[in-house]
Amino acid sequence: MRSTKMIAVLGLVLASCQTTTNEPELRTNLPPISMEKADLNNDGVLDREEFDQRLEVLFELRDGDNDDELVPSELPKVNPEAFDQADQDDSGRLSKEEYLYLRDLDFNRLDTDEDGTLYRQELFKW
Ligand SMILES: [Ca+2]
Ligand SMILES: [Ca+2]
Ligand SMILES: [Ca+2]
Ligand SMILES: [Ca+2]
Repeated sequence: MRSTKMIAVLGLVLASCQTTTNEPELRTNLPPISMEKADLNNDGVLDREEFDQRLEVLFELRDGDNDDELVPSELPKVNPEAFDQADQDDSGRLSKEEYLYLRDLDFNRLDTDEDGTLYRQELFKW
């Protein structure tokens, strides 16, 4: 009897967790950020600054024609839904600002404890 009660309590806890996230998690399908490359001060944690600095590098790498905007062909694997959401002026291209927003979707999805930094365990869920 005790175990069924436990399960009931657990079910309630899970249900309340689900109601706190009202937006569906949007996967961008962007390749994961490498902790080794991004963790500049080697403390095993990615803070927002390190994350953004790494993104600047990745943006340059992806922008094959150097026009400071990314078109879908420069981001072949990105989920079109996420691309549209990030393309705030509907230009069909992502400026650096819009690209950072796209990455923001990942950051927020991964930062499950919402402390503004990504731990190795959080990166694993990419
Ligand atoms: Ca760090
Ligand atoms: Ca470009
Ligand atoms: Ca745009
Ligand atoms: Ca975190």
